[in-house]
Amino acid sequence: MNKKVRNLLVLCAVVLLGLVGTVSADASTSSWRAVYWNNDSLAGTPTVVRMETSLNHNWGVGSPAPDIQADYFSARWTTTVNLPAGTYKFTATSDDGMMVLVDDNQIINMWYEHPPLTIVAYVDLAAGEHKIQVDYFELTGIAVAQLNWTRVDGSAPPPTNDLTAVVQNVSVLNVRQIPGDFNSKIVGRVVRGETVNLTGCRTADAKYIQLRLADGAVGWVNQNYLKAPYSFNQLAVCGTGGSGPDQPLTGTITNVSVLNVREIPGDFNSRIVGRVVRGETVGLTGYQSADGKYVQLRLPNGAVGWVNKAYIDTTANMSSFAVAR
Ligand SMILES: [Ca+2]
Repeated sequence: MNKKVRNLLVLCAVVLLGLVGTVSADASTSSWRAVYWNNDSLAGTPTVVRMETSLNHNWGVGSPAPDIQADYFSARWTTTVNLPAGTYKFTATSDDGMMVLVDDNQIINMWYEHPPLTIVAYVDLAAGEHKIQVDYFELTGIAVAQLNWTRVDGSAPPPTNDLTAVVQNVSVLNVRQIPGDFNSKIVGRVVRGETVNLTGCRTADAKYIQLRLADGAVGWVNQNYLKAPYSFNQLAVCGTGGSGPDQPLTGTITNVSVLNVREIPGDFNSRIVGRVVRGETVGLTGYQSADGKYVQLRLPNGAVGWVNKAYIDTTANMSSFAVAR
């Protein structure tokens, strides 16, 4: 081999090593240590330990390996990657539970039974080696476990269609239909450490943030119970709903002597939750019906119900109210 050819080969090797070094920042070519248990709690001696080149599994109703049962198994993947400094977008999809840790910090927690669910987390990382650990369990039905990440521009706010936050400062948190209204319907519950999807909506005062739960339900929580690596003020103000106690929305009853307040807008067979009279000042929740005819009131006893807008005199722009779901 002459010197020129040898130098060329060395150069190629350096370039290839360089490429491998760069690509190793990508989850699709990471070298994962994968450990599988024949139980759903990562307990005891694992049944299968192997290396995997990507964390991109969709087993359907099948199993990861002949020695692993199709239901009630669990797994842990670990890898160490060398990354340049920056903000990273981690995207995890699982069925059922998954927990993602970066340098032993939990960044995604969907450790409960659910259909295929995708959660995104943004993490600022310093240059250097980072340990990534993914814990997973499958109960029954189909099984999916996927994780990838990409570096995103650290100065750009995350797009509002995949914003997430982590529940903090509370063990269990009720998610309510109406922001700041503790009498309004509980649409779901979240727990400390859980990563939740945001709709991108906040109240005008940013006190309340709207979540989209795993079952698709939408509701509100106080932002004190959420932690995110961005400011909630950058979320959109959605309608005038739940402007909070600082900016109470009110109206006066007009055009009627006594008015029934009903549980369901436009349904005269639905329950009467209260009555109001001409001249009475009532609280508006900031919600209107989908057809725009009805507005939701909050009565002095905390009850919430619906009346025709024709009976409300208000300076608030009721046509801009959020539509109740
Ligand atoms: Ca499943």
